[in-house]
Formats: sequence, structure tokens, C-alpha cells
Amino acid sequence: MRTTVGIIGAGPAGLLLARLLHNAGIDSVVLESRDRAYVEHRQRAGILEQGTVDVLRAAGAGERMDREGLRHDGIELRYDKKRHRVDFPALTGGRSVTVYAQTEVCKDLIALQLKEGGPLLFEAEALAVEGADTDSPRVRFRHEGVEDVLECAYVVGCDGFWGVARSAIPAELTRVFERTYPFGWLGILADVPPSHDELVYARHDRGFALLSMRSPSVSRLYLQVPEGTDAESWGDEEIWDELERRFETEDGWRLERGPITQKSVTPMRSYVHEPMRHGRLFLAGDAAHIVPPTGAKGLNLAVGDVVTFARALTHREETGSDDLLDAYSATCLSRVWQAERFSYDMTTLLHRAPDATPFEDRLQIARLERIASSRAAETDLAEGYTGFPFG
Ligand code: RFL
Ligand code: PHB
Repeated sequence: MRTTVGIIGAGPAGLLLARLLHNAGIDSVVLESRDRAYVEHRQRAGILEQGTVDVLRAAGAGERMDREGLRHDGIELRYDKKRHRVDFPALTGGRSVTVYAQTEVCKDLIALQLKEGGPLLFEAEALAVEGADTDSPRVRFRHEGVEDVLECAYVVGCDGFWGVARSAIPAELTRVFERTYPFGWLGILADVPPSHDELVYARHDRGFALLSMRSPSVSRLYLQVPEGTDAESWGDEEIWDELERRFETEDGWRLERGPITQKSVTPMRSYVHEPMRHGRLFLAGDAAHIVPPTGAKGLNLAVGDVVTFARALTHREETGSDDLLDAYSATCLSRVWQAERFSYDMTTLLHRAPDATPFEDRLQIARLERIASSRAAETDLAEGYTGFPFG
């Protein structure tokens, strides 16, 4: 098999890249190790930045998002039983975010790709990328039990944190920056209307909690739990009791309960792999970087990377110049590091480390009070949350 761009992974990065290339008249093949149902139902991100919404719409993938996505003009910060709303449009010159689940973004892009785009192979596991630093890189893969080779002009590794593409960049050319956190998130889906019309980020002495949603009738909620916690060790009522404690306010706000339909634990990590390119192999999305989910940045970063790659390759096809492809890694990394910084700041602002001292507790409250009382501090949060511009 032969194509111009071999794409490994059909998460948001790989699927959107295939769509952008299709629209630019560049052919691609997508290899995805899992089956379609798995990819379409993996619960993950919920928040799309304005820039992500604009890209999906311009790519012709925004129809259902425009109908079903929920525009959010702010978030609430909760601490010491107090509530503070951050008003995004007022602070950022009109920017907002959209609640539209990653599962739905993937379903929309898969349907489009199968209808109009190039080959998208499920249950096709990439085994290795070979010849990254030659003019004809290859992906060895296994599909329906048979090994095959995809010959490419370019390979883009969109295969997530556990993928194989990254390992084709020689270790001596690589630098990894990493931090793990001594806690994770226990996430639930529940069949109950969200108890607040915007997301609530709560700092509590017992740990962080987040109220989010998937639709007007489905809530998505998270609790900070110790690293390595087994989701099944938490009973449903125990989860609701703990959420209620952490979201408590002095004005009698109430958390509605409902049947929990899913629960899982996500570890937290910050990770950046530099560079994001080696020869004709490019890394995009979680394959190159991970942020803790507190800033809601992971999917949005993946979108920024593939937009940058599609632009660079289109530029090369139109002008013959490799300039933008050569700049790919640096262009992406400057935005990536801003998102790393923002996600780290949000995480350390709102989570309680197991060894937190009373001094650190007071500092967190002081940081929150600063955001609630200074327009400059609040604007910084609003700009970060609604998104950094694509390079
Ligand atoms: P993905 O989604 O992990 O997709 C990678 C795909 O590659 C496939 N794959 C392979 N295919 C072929 N051969 C191989 N050898 C392969 N190895 C792997 C995998 O099966 C998979 O289909 O990476 P991508 O596309 O870079 O997308 C990244 C996002 O998924 C991720 O950053 C976000 O989900 C992070 N995230 C959030 N991001 C946001 O922007 N806003 C949020 O609100 C948000 N909330 C979250 C999150 C992530 C979470 N978890 C579970 C980590 C909340 C949570 C709880
Ligand atoms: C989600 O809805 O899953 C979600 C929202 C905001 C975050 C993280 C996850 O910061």
C-alpha cells in the first residue's frame, strides 16, 4: 500500500488531520489499532476552545457540533464555600468555549472520512515506523492478522501517549520533560441534568472536584483521588457524598444525584517530547505531549498540531518550500509549553497534594482570592482557558 501521508491513530488528531488533508487534495491512509466502537465511545475530553470549534466548522465537520454543542461563556471557581464566576467574553474580547464531547467529535470525523475521505483502517496496528530520515518512510502494520507495509512520503504519529511512532526518533536526538502528580481523577457519567449551567472547578481541603456535563440530561463529574485508586473501590453513594462535600457552598446550592452509568480513574501527568519531528516523521497530539486535564487543553493541543502540519504540507505542495515543515516542531512547541504552563498552574491551584502544608493551603486560597479580585489575574485565566492562538 502507498500514500502521501501515513497517519497512525484515529483519535481526534489523526481523524482531523485526514480531513484537513482531504480538503487540501492530499491523500492519506489512517491506521487505527482499535475497532470503531471503541474509538467512538472512549470517554475523554469535553471542552473545545473557540479556535478548535472554528477549525472543525471550516473543515466541514461542525454541523452536529453547531446543533448540539453547548456554548459556555464562563466557569465557576469554588473555594471556602464561596463561588466566583469568570466571564470569558467580557475578559477576552468575546471568546467562549463549547461543551461537545470528544466521542462526538470522533464520531462526526469518522463518518465523514468513511463517506468522503481516504482509507481508514480499524484494527490495523502500526508495529514500527522505518526510514524516518529517508525520502520514503514506511509504516509496518498488522491488519486482520496479516502484516503489511504502508509506503509514504510523510508519516504523522497521532497514536497517543502509548503509541509506537515516538520510538522511531533516536534517543540521542530526544529530550523528554516530565512530571507526574501524586493523585488522579475519578470520573463519572451520570444520567442527571447538570446541577449548574457552567463548569464548576472546586478547591477543597479534601481535594479537587469538577462538575462538567455531556448534554442537558447527562452530567460528567470528577473527584481528585490518590494515585493508583481503583474506581470500583468507590461506591456510588460514596461518590455523591464526597462530591457534595467538596462542592458545598454557604448559599445552599444543591447537587442533584442520579444513576452513575460509568466510572474510571485517570492518572495525571505533564509530558513533552522534543523535538516533535525527525526527518519525515512528525508527532502530533498526545503522541508528543500530555497535560493534566485540569486546563481542558489536551484535545485542543492535538488540533493545533495537525492544523500546523496540514498548513505546512499544503504550503510545500503549493510553493515547493519546506520552510513551514522545518518550523513544525518549534511552531507547535511554543503553544504546547503555554498549555503545559496553564495546565500546571490550574492543577496546582486547585488540587491538594497529600503532603500539602498549611502554608501551601493558604497560598492556594490567596491565589484564588487574587483571581476573584483582580481583573488582570482573572483575564490571565480567561485567556488561557479559552485558548492560545495557533502558531
Ligand atoms: P488519542 O485520543 O489517544 O488517540 C490515539 C489513537 O491512536 C491509536 N493507537 C494506534 N493506532 C495504530 N497503531 C498503533 N500502534 C497505535 N497506538 C495507539 C489509539 O487506539 C487511539 O485511537 O490521541 P490524540 O488524537 O492525540 O488526542 C488527544 C486527546 O485524546 C487527549 O489529549 C484529550 O482527551 C485530553 N483530555 C482533554 N482534552 C481537552 O482538550 N479538553 C478536556 O476537557 C479534556 N478532558 C482529557 C480530558 C483526557 C482525559 N483522560 C482520560 C486522559 C479528561 C480526561 C479524563
Ligand atoms: C470534561 O467534561 O470531561 C472535562 C471538562 C473540563 C476539564 C476536564 C474534563 O478541565
